[in-house]
Amino acid sequence: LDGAVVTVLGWVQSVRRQGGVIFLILRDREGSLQVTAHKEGEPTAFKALEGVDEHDYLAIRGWVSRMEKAPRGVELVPAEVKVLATSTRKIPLNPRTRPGIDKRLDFRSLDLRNPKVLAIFKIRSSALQAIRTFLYDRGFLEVNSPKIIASATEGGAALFPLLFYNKEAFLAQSPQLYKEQLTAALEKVFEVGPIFRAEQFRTLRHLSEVTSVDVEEAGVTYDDVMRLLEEMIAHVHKSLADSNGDDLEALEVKLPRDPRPMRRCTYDEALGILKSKGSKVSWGEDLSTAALEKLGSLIPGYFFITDWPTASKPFYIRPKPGNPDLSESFDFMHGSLELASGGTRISSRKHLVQRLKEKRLNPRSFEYHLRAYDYGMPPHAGFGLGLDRLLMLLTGQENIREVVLFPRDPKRLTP
Ligand code: AMO
Repeated sequence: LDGAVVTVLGWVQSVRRQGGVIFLILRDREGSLQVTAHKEGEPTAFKALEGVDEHDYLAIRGWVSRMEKAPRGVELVPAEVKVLATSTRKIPLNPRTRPGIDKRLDFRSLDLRNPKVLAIFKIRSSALQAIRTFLYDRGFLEVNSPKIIASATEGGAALFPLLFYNKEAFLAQSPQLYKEQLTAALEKVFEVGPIFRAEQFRTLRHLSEVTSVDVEEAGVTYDDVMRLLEEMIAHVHKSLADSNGDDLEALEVKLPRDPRPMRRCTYDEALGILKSKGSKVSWGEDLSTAALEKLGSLIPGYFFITDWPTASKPFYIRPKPGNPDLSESFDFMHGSLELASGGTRISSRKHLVQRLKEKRLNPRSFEYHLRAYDYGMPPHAGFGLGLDRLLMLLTGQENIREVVLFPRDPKRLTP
């Protein structure tokens, strides 16, 4: 473009005045550009730039010029400058003082102008696109289920109640029951949407509102959907390697282009591994954070823990035929981070009612759902993947808040 006349829009990243020259770095979502104005050569532009400050938003028309010494070997010689917006307050985020995540989230829109933060959300967008492309290619229909619902699916403690006209209702913890019903007609469905969990504690891995990728398919078992999930994750890695190399580099993340194979180990095997390393877990229990950390340190990369005790899983998960203490279920892990869980579902009403009762849930509260099982409900299986947790991994972040634009947790409801 050397010599071409262009118009660029962006915010001022930095400005330096040296006698009769102003050096300005203008940035937009895709990158930065040096603008150099000489008092003698470009008097009108020079005058307009004299008063600009960091984060002002400008439109500049000028000539592109090859310049070895400029940051990208190119600079813009401005002819005309329009200040479209000024930053009216003192900048609250000074990169030199390394503001903490809470301060940054208070000023999130400004924080996003940091190239590293931007890289996270470009990767997030690409990962989401890769997931959608993969599932569409496999013949899945994208659906949207209600988020105002009548009953819990994942256990009662973590529900947000709300007043729905004169009735009690809840924010959906999962699209679980809807995606299951939809397999009866739509066969292969997925939804990308919010799920709400009334978490009591602030941790680095939990939020009160999460984006979940929910997948459900008719006529398959947990084996099939584990393979699907494995291929989907591999597709995400490949897509990011192909299209987000710069963003990954900015974050200093090295992702394997193909993260397969992914080991599958049963719950019983996991207990065996833990026992051999001196950790005791009694059979039937969920695995503690410490146990998962130990296990995750022993198994590299992504892995599945399968065949969990039926009692540790929700009512809709199918017990293994011939061994009902175990279930056709899985958790999908990376290190000690649980990314997804899923399984084969119960597809008979009678069996579901029995499991609801065993879980001390009232089948009458689920009648609207159980009704669907009276009319040829196909066998089906699926999973729910926490998109935010996957993004922590893909962008190398320890804190889930880094990968969510406007996170919600027990202490944060704004912005
Ligand atoms: P589960 O409750 O395991 O399964 O949730 C699925 C995945 O969602 C993510 N997740 C969370 N991430 C951050 N903060 C939270 N508070 C939070 N809660 C859940 C995790 C988790 O693995 N209906 C089933 C899925 C299914 O069987 O299809 C379900 O909701 O990554």
